[in-house]
Amino acid sequence: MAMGAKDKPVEGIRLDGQDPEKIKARLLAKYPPKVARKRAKQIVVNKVEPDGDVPVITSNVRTVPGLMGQRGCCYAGCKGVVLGPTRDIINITHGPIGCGFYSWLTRRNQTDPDSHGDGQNFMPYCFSTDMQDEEIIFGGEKKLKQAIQEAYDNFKPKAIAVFSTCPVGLIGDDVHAVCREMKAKLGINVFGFSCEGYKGVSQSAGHHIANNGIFKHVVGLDDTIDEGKYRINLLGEYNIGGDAFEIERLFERCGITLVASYSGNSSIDAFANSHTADLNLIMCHRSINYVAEMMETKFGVPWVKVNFIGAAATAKSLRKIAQYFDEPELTSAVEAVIAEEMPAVEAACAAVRPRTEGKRAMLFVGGSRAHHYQELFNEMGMKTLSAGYEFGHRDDYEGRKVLPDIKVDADSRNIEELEITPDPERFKPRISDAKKKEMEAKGLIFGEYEGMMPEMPDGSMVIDDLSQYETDQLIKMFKPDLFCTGIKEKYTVQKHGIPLKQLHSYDYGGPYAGFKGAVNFYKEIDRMVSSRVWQYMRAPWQEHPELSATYAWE
Ligand code: CFM
Repeated sequence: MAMGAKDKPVEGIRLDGQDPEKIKARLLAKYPPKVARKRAKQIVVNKVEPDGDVPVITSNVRTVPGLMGQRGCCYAGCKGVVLGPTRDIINITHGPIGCGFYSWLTRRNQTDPDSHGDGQNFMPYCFSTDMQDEEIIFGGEKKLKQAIQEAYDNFKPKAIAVFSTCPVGLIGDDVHAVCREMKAKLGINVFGFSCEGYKGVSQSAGHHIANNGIFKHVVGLDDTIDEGKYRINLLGEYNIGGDAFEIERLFERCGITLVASYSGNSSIDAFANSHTADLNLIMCHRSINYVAEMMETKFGVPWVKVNFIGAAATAKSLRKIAQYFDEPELTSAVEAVIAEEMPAVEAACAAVRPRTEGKRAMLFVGGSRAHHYQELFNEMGMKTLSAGYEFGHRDDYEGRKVLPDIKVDADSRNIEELEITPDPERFKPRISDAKKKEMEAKGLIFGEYEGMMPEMPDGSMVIDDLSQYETDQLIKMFKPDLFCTGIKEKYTVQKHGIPLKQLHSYDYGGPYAGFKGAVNFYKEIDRMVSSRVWQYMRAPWQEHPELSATYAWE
């Protein structure tokens, strides 16, 4: 039944005071029983026990066919997310042209070709083998070889990476054999990824495949230990809207040396050398924890979770670095930077707070930001009523302590787990177990991510792999002041008269990381939730009910 003109929008309600279980039941009411049973395990009312335990949430499972989800594909996670931001690798999409086009600079990951390296930057280009019927029928390996040769002849890059799209897996092209052959022929690093779009259940599979590939083909190729004190890698920061630039500015001010960034503003040489760093910082746990784990096992580099989204979180993360290196000089530099940067942040926050205080947001983003951005909203006095990931795993929700309990299903088993052992010559634990224990007693926890749910209030709704239908229902029930997702949801949400902030691409804004980023974010969100323009909004279907979607609006 389509919504008729007589159907009034349901009164907006607040989660506060409402029985969240009833709200969950309303979200599920229209689903067929089998779908409702499955979704019920992915829609969870949060409750944090005194020991930090939270309810189990099903995640990283296939989307129910027919539900409109937000996810991307394996190829998007491998090529678009993890390898895409590296400027001096030529990334060739082996497949039809559409896959190449839609991974071409659409993520707003920025780079500064002059920051280190030799200024090579291939990110503005789009490289594709442009497969046609002929290659689909007779095989595409020949064309791939030609493409690699042509890219080499024209650009003389240090490295070429090849990314398989769905048809490549279906017809069985051996991209790895082609890459080996071309590597021997050209004398540069050429490596391939079997990241066909259909692998796994989301782009998360592509992250894992990308991590494996970088680790196998690049990490550890250059043992030079460059100068610099407090040598760290920043993992899982992709420089969307210039976030990495702001974080790099803070490192520089504190005297911290960034060896490699995975992979915002990155170069292949930095990856090759990254195992020489003394600490790995993980920003986005979902997309890159594999590299951190493998680097620790093979080379002895420990990792800590950080978050540079939110001013307080930024200060906390900088202090973690100082705690780890445990040098008075670094500790005082970090404290001085925080003391200098915070007044401007506090002033900006105080200026917007009278308007943002108490406003209600919902966040459904990727596998990391739905958690991190709650920090910024808390600083502004805003409440996150409901949040969830598109493709996070249980550890991203509930914390890594549940890792041993996660059942590995057939989809995950499909993704290779590399067998990593300590490097016979280069394994060097950066700190002793005794020192690690001592630091942990003081609150610096290694190799741990506590996840999103323990930090969310009881009664908030945590929803994995949110569907378009559920989005509409949530908006109707809650009338939030702000919704945060991506471009695919933006305009349908705005047609409800609710402002939508894209937390993938940041719309046209950013940076939002670090101290300066926090100020940008406060101002942007203030503008969005304080604007009166949304209340004048009339969706086309309100004037013309015949335009409405075909599902029932209750
Ligand atoms: Fe990590 Fe990301 Fe995210 Fe992600 Fe992404 Fe992204 Fe994201 Mo879009 S790597 S999981 S696959 S923080 S592209 S920079 S915004 S969904 S929350």
